[in-house]
Amino acid sequence: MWTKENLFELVQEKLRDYMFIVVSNREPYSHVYSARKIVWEVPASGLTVALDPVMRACGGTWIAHGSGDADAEVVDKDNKVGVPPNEPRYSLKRIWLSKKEEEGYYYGFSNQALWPLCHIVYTRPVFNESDWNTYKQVNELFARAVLEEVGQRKAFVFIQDYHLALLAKLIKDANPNIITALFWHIPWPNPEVFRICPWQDEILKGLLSNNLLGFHIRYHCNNFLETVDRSLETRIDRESHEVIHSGKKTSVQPFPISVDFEAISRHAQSAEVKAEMENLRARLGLDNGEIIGAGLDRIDYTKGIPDRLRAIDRFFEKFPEYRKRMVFIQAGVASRVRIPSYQAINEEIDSLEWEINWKHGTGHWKPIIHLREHMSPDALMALRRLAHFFVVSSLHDGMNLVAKEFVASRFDEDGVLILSSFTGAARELGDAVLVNPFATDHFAEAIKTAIEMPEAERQRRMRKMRELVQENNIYKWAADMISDLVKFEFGES
Ligand code: GDG
Repeated sequence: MWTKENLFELVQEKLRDYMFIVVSNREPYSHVYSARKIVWEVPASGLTVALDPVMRACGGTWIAHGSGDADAEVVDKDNKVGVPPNEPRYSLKRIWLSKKEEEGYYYGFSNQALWPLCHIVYTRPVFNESDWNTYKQVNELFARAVLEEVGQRKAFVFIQDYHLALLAKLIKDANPNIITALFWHIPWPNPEVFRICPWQDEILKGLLSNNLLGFHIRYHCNNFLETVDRSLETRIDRESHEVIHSGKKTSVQPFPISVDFEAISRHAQSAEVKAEMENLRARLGLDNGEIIGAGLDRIDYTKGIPDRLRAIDRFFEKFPEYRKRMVFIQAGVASRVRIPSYQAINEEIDSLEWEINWKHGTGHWKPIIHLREHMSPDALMALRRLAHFFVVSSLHDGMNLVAKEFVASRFDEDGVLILSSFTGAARELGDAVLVNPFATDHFAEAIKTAIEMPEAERQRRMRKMRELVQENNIYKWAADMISDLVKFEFGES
């Protein structure tokens, strides 16, 4: 089984003579002002949560956008700061973006064009030429930072996600000896969907400049290969999943991302979390042996939060015997709120919750409790542990780490996971109760199935899912990608 220790050994052995650089938009730690003091925070982002333990094990430099209001106060002359801030293990090099750059590159092309385009959840992508131009400029800015960091040394650069689709090409045009891999954290749609992007060819060429391109599941790799096949002059080897383009080879492979199972499982057993469970019960008035359902998501229209609320509404309509006996706690932070579709989803969630509580609530019992405040890691863990059932109902999701975190936290081998079939995680977690979040009646019945599942069955399913996440943990994901990456050591083309 992969652990941080043997990942460290792999890195020492294979990457000894190389610099190891991770590049992403989001930084793993941000520094912010709280009153007049500078404190640090960990953002709610699947990507950074997954890669931080890898970087702790590997060391190296992580290049990312410095977005905290106190970020510039703590860096050195090279814009670097050691992280984790309380026990530095690697270097975080921050890149500064103007408001205009952030607007066009992040809120614009990344999150209003590529994000809806790749998720296909019926939110129309916005293709704005000036956003695209800013996206290109910001990719150039990242490329300059990478090239400056690498200098004349040998380097592996591990690029993250859809914000940086053009980066590998820009890096290699300047220094072809740098080896790059890119991991695409969101789904890749079919060619009919992707071809509406006016700049599809430039994006594909950018991605094909990588030696290695990773997606969560084979299905996304196949969609990517189909998209390439329909639009560029390339040779595709379907056996080895390689694309030959302009004389260069890109290997396109699935690497299902995961979580630090052992760390989560250990944290779940801590005294602090136990105390938080009591706090949360007392604060929310949960003292009558209520059945507790929970959801925890970054608030995003892909996560299917209104769909889960509609299923809860239908559940109480169909099974009124559960009124006053079941409470659903929804937690999670708002994200990307400058974008109109995100404002709309927050409003939709508010009004659905209000309506459901009005319709079914009696006395002090309200079926839905929404925790909107920032919750500590202990409180989030307490919520996972309190849940009799836990809902992940994404309309489409590359992987979904929330589901794997729930499994990793249930060392008591109890709790039922209700999981959307449209997540990458559903390919591995077949012992969850799988749902189609668009099918409200079936979803409502799945909630009943979860609540009424006998203990022995709950334990059997949870045990199997735990074994799977323990084996296929985040260190295995990193080790598999690094092992593939080092095959390019001798610069074969
Ligand atoms: C992308 C892909 C893929 C959530 N709410 C709060 C909070 N979280 C944490 C969760 C989890 C992370 O944020 C979210 O991870 P996900 O994987 O569910 O989703 P995305 O952010 O959309 O990530 C996804 C992932 O990349 C990795 O490749 O799995 O498919 O979309 O760790 O626990 N954390 C805090 N407060 C919250 O309210 N502190």
